[in-house]
Amino acid sequence: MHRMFRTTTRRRQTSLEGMWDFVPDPHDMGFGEGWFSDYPSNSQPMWVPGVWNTTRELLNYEGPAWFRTRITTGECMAAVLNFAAVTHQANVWLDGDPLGGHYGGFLPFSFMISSPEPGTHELIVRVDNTHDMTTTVPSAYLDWFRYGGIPRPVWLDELSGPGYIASLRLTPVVKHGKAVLRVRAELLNLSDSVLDDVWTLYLDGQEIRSERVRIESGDAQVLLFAVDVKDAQLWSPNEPRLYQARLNFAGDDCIERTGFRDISIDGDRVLLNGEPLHIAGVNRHEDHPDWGFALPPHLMLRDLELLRDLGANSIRGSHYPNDQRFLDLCDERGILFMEEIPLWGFKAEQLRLEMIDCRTSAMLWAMIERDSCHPCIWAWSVLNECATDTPEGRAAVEQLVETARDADPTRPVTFASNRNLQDICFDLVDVVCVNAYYGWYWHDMTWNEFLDAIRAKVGDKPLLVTEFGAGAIYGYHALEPGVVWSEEHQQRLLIDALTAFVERSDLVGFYIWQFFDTRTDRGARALQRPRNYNNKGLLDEYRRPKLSYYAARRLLTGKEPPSE
Ligand code: ADA
Repeated sequence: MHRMFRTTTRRRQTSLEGMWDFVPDPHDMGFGEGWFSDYPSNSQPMWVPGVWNTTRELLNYEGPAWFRTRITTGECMAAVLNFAAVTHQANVWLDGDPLGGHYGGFLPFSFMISSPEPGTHELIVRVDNTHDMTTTVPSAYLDWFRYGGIPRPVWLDELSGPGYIASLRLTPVVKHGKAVLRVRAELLNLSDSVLDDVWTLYLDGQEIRSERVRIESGDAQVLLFAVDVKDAQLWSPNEPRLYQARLNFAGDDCIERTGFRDISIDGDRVLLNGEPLHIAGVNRHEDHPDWGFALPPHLMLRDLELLRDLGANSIRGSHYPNDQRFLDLCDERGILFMEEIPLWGFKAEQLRLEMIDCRTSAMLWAMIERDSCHPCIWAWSVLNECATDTPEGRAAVEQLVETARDADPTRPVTFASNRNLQDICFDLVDVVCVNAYYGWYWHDMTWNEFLDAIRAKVGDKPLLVTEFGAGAIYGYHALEPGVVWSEEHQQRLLIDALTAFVERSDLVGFYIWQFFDTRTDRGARALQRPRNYNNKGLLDEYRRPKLSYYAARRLLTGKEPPSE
């Protein structure tokens, strides 16, 4: 299903995972020819959740494509059709009628169908993964693959009414040892008469708040309150204690999970439950040759097992909101997470565009809305390697930081810079994050010289290296030192960097670029990307270890590689 736990006991929930019909539309004829009500007969089967770029003849297809499936509804007051993610533009029709559209490839959306006729309905989704330089986020300049499809779960909730909990958002807060749960929920009356009923919130099965509400027919009421949670046990990486919250209202209920922990800033340190946080992390794309963005849960688990084996304690979800099931697993395993929107590599002239501005703010808001319940998330990142050395970059950071703080005042906000010593936005964020590739792309300083210069620039602020690394082709070895793309050279550069980082007491930590090799764009950087892969992984794309994996593991855990 779409989460790692059951999200309701009252709704009839049907997963729409399975083989759907699929037709690519390279000449964009579908709208004109009315494919939403007259679906072409030459379709091929396509697995959902999935992306089409793992199918042989569609490996590099970018553009519109049309999916079709059938859904069956029983007697119900309303049904809600949910998509956890569609990359990137989705338009949806039911029985030929438009339900609506959504832009933003890594975030959820849903449509309500009032009083559906019991029986079978035709569901059609037009998906468009076109990337350009002026309207899309991410843009057409990328260093990961532009997979298109429906990479995350789709499901149907049938509601018996009369009440419907349209959203439930939890934000856990801990201050001065006191745990507070902030709650925002939206209650709807689906019936055609006034609804006078009681809602109740349970935490781990104990009632913590209950109230009567009166809602006119077809109307909604927003609940906004905070409850003290007495004697709460804290969530921590070693003891990731989670609480289950269930909101019950007039024939409907909604289950969410959260955990209480305190993240604060003290000078150049980040404190987790009052103790200094030391991040030893990796950057991870959602990628695999056979699945693209649509990683199945067993692969998510495998990645987390490898992370544990490596001795790392955190993931930077580079460079977009991750599958919520992965965040659920991080919550359960005590893995800290930095989450980011896909505002990657934008230049000043792009940041000036209104469309980009609207889309990024909406994405940031929606990401925080979806994920503020996750105790694993310790910081929000508003962009990666954009023009933060220009006035346009500063205006963008100002606005995004304000949005993030409005949406969630409890977590540090940051962005990842590669403008570094030229950056003019570090004063705007709580934590300074720098991406730097000494020894690989850059050779003008040592790590310590660079970090000293950044420290002098930012003063007493928490500092992290959010990217550093070097490329190696799995299995390519060299006897001589310094042979680019050899596993030995990658290992050498990684050890140099890690050794410098662990010796510095003024770093909150680091995220290695990257956990495993990832398929990348065929565009401008192709010549620096053998195999069309970003080969800076500690593991290759099938998660086979390179020498650098063992080197990092030795530094982080003291463990030696297996002798055979
Ligand atoms: C940047 C970028 C990464 C990746 C990396 C690299 O720092 O943020 O996504 O492209 O460079 O491998 O060059």
